[in-house]
Amino acid sequence: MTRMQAVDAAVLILEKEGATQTFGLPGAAINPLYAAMRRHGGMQHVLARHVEAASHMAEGYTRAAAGNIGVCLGTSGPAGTDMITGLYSASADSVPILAITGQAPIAKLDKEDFQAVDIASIAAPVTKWAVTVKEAAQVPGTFAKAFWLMRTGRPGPVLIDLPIDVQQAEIDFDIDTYEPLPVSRPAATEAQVNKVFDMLLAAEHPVIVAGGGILNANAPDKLVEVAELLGIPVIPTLMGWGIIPDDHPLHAGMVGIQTAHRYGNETLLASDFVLGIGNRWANRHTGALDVYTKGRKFVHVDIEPTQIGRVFAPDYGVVSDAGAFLDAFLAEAKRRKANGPLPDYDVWAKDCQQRKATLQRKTHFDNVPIKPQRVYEAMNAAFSRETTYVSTIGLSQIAGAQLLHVFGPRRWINAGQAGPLGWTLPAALGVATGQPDRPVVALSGDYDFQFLIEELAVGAQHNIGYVHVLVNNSYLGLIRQSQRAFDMDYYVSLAFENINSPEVEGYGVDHLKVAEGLGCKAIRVHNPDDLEAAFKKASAMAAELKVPVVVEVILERVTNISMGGAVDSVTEFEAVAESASDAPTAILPIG
Ligand SMILES: Cc1ncc(C[n+]2csc(CCOP(=O)(O)OP(=O)(O)O)c2C)c(N)n1
Ligand SMILES: [Mg+2]
Repeated sequence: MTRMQAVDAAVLILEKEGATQTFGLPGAAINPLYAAMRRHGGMQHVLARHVEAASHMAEGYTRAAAGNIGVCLGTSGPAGTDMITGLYSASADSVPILAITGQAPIAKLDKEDFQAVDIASIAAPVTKWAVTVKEAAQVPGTFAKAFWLMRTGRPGPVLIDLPIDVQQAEIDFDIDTYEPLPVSRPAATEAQVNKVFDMLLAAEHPVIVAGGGILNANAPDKLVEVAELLGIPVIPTLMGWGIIPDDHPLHAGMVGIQTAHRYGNETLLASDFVLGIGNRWANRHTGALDVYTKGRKFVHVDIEPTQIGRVFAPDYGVVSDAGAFLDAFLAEAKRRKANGPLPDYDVWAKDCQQRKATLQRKTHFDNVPIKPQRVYEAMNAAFSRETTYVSTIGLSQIAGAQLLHVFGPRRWINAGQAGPLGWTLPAALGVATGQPDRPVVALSGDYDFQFLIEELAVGAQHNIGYVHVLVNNSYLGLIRQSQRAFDMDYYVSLAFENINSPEVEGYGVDHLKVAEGLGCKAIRVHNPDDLEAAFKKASAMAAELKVPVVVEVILERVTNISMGGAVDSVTEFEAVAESASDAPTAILPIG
């Protein structure tokens, strides 16, 4: 046994659990942990400018690669409260991050000490576990349990709050014999798999809804193998987008009332059986439940037992890790195939592809100011298949999800459930930290961008090169669109005459000057014909200079993006595509 400070044990455990990438901002109450990290030497630290941003960076880092767990660090009091939005986002999207906060000494916890706040209680609803450690000897066990919990069942974040005297107290600890606690995952039984299979065989037009749980199980390959073996079309959810490449012949499009394809919705409506795996029937996916569920049977496979039946009662539910279910389902498919022919869904799959080749949205507008649809067309043309997109919320995110293409797992990283403005920029820094050799492209509206804009300096300081596409309508565009129902149509404008930057022509904030002032590069585009070249140039600059490169696109101010209340009644505000030249970057050209 070695005698050491509790924080030294904590750092050794972080390393052994594989969580050495931290994002944070120190303060007096967390200094002992920072000192232990310095003594140890094996930890990486990105200094955030805002602690909320550190929590989003940690989430981006976790989501960048299977097995990652990002760590965010902060002092007592406001640092922990700043992290709450990040913990909410991570818990809502089933992403493990470890938040560690400093705290006042134990004897002062109830004395209104400077920056002493009961962060464990505040964080409880948005974590799997939030705990203030009151005995130094519990530090190793607390960290071991934190990692075990983050990896067990539905993944999610944990917060460990360390009073300063607990951090510094000496304990006996032996890292050599420390072992991460074993994680067990529920697996579908043979009987359960057989039942699902029999229900599938009774259907004529089946689809698989592939959710983010498949990414958490690191099982996209298994999903594609099952789909290919049986010939079943796949509908990825917003969280699962990329599990099957957009140009795979069994990719049927996304479904929903916002981030969806016209062809995806029509295919769902034409289906008679839906096998949901690792998904949560999000309301932006289902829309009105009566429309979504009418006339089709549902099976729901999820690792968390209480998710079954939460949104609606499926015809059958299976509690299983997505990967374990796919293993068993694949084995059963092979067994049955060896015993005789399985149904041939070829005609149905071709129907789905036919819809994909016709029911498209128009992107090729020549307007100045630029129409948003054209931006995504140019992004499709300019950015490589390897690109990872990062986005949060807004018309920008919705139109991006309707019109961009994603060609692999973890290449669409989106705050799916919480949608906190400001998430995109720090999350992209975290993703780029976790994927240093792959191109990362963030997508923000002007307000999302401004929310945590100071984090650009973090990218410049730490040489994190990525491209940030900023679609500037100087509007809270999504809110303007939803306020139409309240007879309001301009209250959300962000525009003003910027006395320092007349060249922005009334759009308000001069993002170029701000980005450059924070150590980044920036390009402004007014003309749709310049978009593709600007995106390519920005990619080259990000790779060469290793700083964030912003491409600001001056958009038309007032825009409505396709959306609705049910999957059969999404309103198209613009003309739809009628020929291949209307949507030149569509996966399957019309005609
Ligand atoms: C913290 C927070 N506050 C408010 C919202 C509600 N909200 C969603 S989108 C949006 C408008 C965002 O504007 P912008 O980033 O410019 O995107 P646009 O819709 O214009 O593309 C707002 C206010 C939110 N998601 N998060
Ligand atoms: Mg906007």
